[in-house]
Amino acid sequence: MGVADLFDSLRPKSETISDGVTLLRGFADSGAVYELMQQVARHAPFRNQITPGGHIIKVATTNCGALGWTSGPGGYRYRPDDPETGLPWPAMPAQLANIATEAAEAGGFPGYHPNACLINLYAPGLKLSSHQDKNERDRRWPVVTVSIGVPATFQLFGDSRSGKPINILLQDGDVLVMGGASRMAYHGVKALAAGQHPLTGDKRYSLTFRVT
Ligand SMILES: O=C(O)CCC(=O)C(=O)O
Ligand SMILES: [Mn+2]
Repeated sequence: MGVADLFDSLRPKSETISDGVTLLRGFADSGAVYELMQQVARHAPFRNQITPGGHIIKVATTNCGALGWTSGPGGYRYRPDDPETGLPWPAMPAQLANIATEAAEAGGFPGYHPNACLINLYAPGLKLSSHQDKNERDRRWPVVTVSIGVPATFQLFGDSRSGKPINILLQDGDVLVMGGASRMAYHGVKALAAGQHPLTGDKRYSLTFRVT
């Protein structure tokens, strides 16, 4: 074991970051998640959506589950069908739903059954600006995020859009649970640094599970 791996193994597996925010390091089997995600993407390919204001969203997205998060001239909304194909979104694979349910329970939210999973694909240099997840009507439940591939810095800003964030390094297989007092916290992802991962090459994927 190298020195870096040794230090990594000494970090706690579960860490409370803030009220309602729990980081579960290495919680997900990233190989299995990656494979299931590729199956989803075969039916509902990654695409660049357009913001309501007409800008391209550079982080490519797809969805699985009963509802999918979409953006277009009409605004942001959850839809049962993929606007690109007219087909229902691919069902959420049970193995993915189980990871979200178990992570939510570990984070203090037992009985979590997400009906939507937004999948983001980050190429090097792409970031996600500070935002709240507020298109869901039901805010009692957390958003659970699984990270796959190249590590990224997740920024938790809290009540205001900017300011000094808590920076959280999200690595392959890490799961972040964000609910309760932090359900509406502003958050974002810093520009993806150059890197290489055996599964994903220079890319990062995130799967955010939601109850809409
Ligand atoms: O990629 C991430 O870790 C966060 C994604 C996110 O906040 C979102 O899709 O709303
Ligand atoms: Mn978000």
